[in-house]
Amino acid sequence: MNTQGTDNNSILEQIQSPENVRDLPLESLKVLAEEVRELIIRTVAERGGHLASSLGVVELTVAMLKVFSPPKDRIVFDVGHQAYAYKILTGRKDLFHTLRTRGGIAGFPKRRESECDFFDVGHAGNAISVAAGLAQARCFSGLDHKVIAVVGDGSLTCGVSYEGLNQAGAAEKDLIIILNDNEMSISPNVGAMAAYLNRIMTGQLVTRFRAEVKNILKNIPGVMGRSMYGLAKQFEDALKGFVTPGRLFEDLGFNYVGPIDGHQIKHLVETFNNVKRFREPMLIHTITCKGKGYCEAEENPSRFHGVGPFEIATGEVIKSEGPPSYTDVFGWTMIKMAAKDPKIVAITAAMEYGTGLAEFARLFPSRFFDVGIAEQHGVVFAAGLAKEGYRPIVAIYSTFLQRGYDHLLHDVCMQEFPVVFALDRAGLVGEDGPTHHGAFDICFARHIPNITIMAPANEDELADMICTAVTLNGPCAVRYPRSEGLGVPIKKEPEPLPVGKAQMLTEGDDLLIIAAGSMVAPSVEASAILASENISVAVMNARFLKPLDRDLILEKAAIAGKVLTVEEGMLTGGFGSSILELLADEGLGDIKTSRLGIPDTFVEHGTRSELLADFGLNAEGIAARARAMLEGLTEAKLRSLSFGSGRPR
Ligand SMILES: Cc1ncc(C[n+]2csc(CCOP(=O)(O)OP(=O)(O)O)c2C)c(N)n1
Repeated sequence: MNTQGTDNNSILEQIQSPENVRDLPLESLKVLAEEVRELIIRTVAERGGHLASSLGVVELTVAMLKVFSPPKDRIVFDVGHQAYAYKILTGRKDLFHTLRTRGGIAGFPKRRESECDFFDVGHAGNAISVAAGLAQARCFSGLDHKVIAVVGDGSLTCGVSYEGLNQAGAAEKDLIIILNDNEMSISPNVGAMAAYLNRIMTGQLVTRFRAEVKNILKNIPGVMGRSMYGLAKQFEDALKGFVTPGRLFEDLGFNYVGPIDGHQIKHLVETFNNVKRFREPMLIHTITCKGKGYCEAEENPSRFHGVGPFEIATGEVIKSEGPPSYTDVFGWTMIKMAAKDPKIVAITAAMEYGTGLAEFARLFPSRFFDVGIAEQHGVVFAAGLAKEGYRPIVAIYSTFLQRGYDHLLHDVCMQEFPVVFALDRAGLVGEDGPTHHGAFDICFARHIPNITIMAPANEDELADMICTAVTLNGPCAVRYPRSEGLGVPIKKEPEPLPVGKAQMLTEGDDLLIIAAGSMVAPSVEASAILASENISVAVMNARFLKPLDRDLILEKAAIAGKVLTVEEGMLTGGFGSSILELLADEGLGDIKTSRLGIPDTFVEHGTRSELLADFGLNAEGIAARARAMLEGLTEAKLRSLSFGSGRPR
């Protein structure tokens, strides 16, 4: 055994680069796959991560690396959550134990990490378009390499995947799409394309069955002068028309190959070698089992899609007995409200569990819509429902609403439809890193006319805000963090809040802190620290990020003469900016104002508390910024104090 816990005599131990995989004899690849699988399970059990998806593509990855040669050949993963085996086999085995930890291996492909990673990814659906661009660039450069996109069936619910297929098929470029079909998105895959893929598989089974029964039938005596085989043949002809595998892809300009078993390395290697010879758009349809090789994940792939640390022997997730998460409270509130108002409907873009809607879906199946990984469609679908008098609540991660920006503006806000956006994971999400931080929603929503934006200070206030949101006559977003609640009591029934009104939590005349959502509690804590130093701080819970409580803000800012804004979001165009605008517009621009939030950088992965601390977004950081303001430091000096360790590394 070595320090990584792998056996020194193992095949994996000899693998330092993709060339080493290529050089292995075919017979060794199965053992290699098992060793990779074991390392993934062991590491994710300790660190958390995307287990089931990664386990499903171990053989596929080994076979790809046997046939294709990154970095010369370009392999692009869609989403990238399934790339653990690829990371392990492309030179990152010895660092894999640092997966998703600060400064360690990222949970998604990362160009900075390896020349074998061609594209930083995390959001679904772009791999085909990326591959089309890489293939076009290869034409320009006259180089000779293969471009391969690895795409899950879930990602075929994304509109952008079809935009990519549409161009790539017609452009007739040398491009390979490997469709990794496990019939699952995070939950079972949905929609007409999922049904189509399923029919292809069923058709394949029918073909196999047909071959087996043919011999038997030939030996059975006939009926009324016709042989049993003849009768069956007639049936078979009818079946042929039932499904022509991959016809849809063929019509789009791709040569369809499959479906093939995505766990049979020998078969995969043969197929990849054959396909490699073509210089046309090729689509290889592989069938895999999500969670393959770890029975708990095979049995419950949704739970092991993205999972925290767990016990390998039992599959039990190691969980602290803390307060309910914001997500849980959102889910409970939805159920309470839906029970009273039959017009309430819930929409998710493939995140039934992540957004806390699983129980709602069970209780109100006809009012729950999983639209697939189709955020844009989900937003417009909600607009259509709202037009006809329904109260759609789109439960969506902040980062994924980025996809729906134009629809939010054009289809919802411009027409003032009362669609509620429950923006989960708003702020820093931690280990999933820059593609997943919900840092931008305040900035990209607050400039859109007609929208109301709220951010709860605790989980009970979240329930009240969702309740308030459905009373409004226009669009509304409620943003809340990826976090447990504060443990405050939750009222039996949520109550609507006065619209556009903030709340004073402490009074003081040295400094006014205006805090948004998740930053309210640490601001109150900071005010207590400062009070012990005889600094008197007023803390305002903004509650409404739009419209602002102008009167209260102007009154309290004038009293304190110094304002500190605190938000878990980008500073550029964010909540603090809106306070600066207000003060300037009202002739109070000379009030000293400082802003804490996320600076102009993409934030890497780490735990949420590590990242928040980087930017001074905890009680100590807020108190330090307040102290420094009162000492009269310049804004530039103040910023350098708070962003010391959080600067891009
Ligand atoms: C735009 C976007 N929406 C939602 C997600 C969250 N998400 C991550 S993986 C995933 C399911 C992907 O399914 P599939 O492509 O079939 O891969 P599998 O995990 O089944 O291997 C979803 C919905 C995302 N990454 N990007």
